[in-house]
Amino acid sequence: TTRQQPYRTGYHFQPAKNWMNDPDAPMIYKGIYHFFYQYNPKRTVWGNIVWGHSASTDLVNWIPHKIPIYPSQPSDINGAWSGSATILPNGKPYILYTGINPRDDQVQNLVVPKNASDPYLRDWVKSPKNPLMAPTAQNQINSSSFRDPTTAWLGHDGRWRVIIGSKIHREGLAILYRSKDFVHWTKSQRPLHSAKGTGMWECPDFFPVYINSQIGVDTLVLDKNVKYVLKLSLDDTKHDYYTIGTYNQTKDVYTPDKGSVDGDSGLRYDYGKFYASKTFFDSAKNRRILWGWINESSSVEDDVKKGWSGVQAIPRSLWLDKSGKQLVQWPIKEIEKLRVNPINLSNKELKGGSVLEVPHVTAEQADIEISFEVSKFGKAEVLDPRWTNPQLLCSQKGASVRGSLGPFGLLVLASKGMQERTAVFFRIFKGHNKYIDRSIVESFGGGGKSCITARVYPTLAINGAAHLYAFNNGTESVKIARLSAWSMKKAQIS
Ligand code: DQQ
Repeated sequence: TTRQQPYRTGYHFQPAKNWMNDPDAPMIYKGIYHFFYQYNPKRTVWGNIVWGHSASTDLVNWIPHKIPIYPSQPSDINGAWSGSATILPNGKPYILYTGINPRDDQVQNLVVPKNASDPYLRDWVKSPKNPLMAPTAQNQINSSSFRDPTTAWLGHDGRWRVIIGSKIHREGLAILYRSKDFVHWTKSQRPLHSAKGTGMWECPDFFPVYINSQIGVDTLVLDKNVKYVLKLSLDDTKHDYYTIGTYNQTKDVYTPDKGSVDGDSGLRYDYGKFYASKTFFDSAKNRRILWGWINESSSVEDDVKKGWSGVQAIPRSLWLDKSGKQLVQWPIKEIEKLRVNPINLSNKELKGGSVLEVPHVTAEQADIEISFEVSKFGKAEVLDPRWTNPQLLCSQKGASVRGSLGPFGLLVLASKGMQERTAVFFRIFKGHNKYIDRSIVESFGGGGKSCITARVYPTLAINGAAHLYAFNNGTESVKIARLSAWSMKKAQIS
């Protein structure tokens, strides 16, 4: 029950128990959304890795299915690690994933549906040709750094391409393989992309995005009107970074645009907890959807006590910003069907140093959209030119550090006396949206241009005792132009 399990989420994907990490092979097949994930069926910590599987018609409510991929061949006997699905032109979904062999080498394997007429894809058959790609003395691949195949794409020459994350010393690599039949793969001399000093590239994701449109593009489409995105999960920092650039199909190389930087000084999908993410093209609604793993912040002991570890972020639509320089993300529309009991506020002045409670919401499980209007821009603090790192600045100038125009925003998962609270705030004006789900706060600032996800474990602000406040800790007043808050129903998940 929620009494004993205050941190179990109401509408974020999580299995009934045990450990979950990366999202794997998300896809839509015959009108059914499929979600697979890295799963330890035995414990609440990482290990014994198999794939979990759930299916849905709306990406909100899920029905669990049996384990689709577990160690059974020499090529995956020590683990079935991350991988991706490709829908072939004949409509069949093929999954490439990393297996750990008896020598603990990382190799790439193929599974195909046993019965392609089953929309639930309950049974999978491994290729007898596995492994299809493996480190050898000739190809000089690092056998402990060769994993996480992407969705494959077709070149004009009719050959498939796929990339696999790797490194040589400190140089991160997206190793490229080609194939005519999806079974026999040949390594390209040149990686699709590489960058010195970035360490191991886990879970690469490579996909096109339309210029000037929110509509998604299938990875198979070689359109002229697109830019490409290469996302890398850096093992060193455990964050997901991306660049935007161009893909030269003749040379089979990806080049980030000027100003789009590789590695940990580049752009992130999310500036909180969000890792090993993966997108897929939703052909039913012509959008690209992003899944990402939100790890716990709690101790292993606490995870063992609560019996589970790891949740998935709300699936997000993602597209290229008008500037062409960054991506924009927004929770899928379907999540709004869990909204009940709307509370609306508008044109409300929030004086400097004041707090306003937003009543009548289940503050531990809510969705809030808020926009502020700031008029006295002249009163804003002067930005010190030495403050070049926004994250550092945020940690030094927290919500309790008084300013003039802000900090203002929301205090979520707050206890009555506000001993416990999580502040989501601005010092400048933009639109903002937040999702609170018991131990998660997912926020989408500036219409989805900057996203921050946090794990929170309140001890007082749980169940009915959580409160929601708007606050202004600046000296100047700001106006809440519009606030809408909804209590969120529980989704059916496990
Ligand atoms: N998790 C998987 C690997 C991947 C890592 C193993 C990223 O395939 O590199 O569970 O979190």
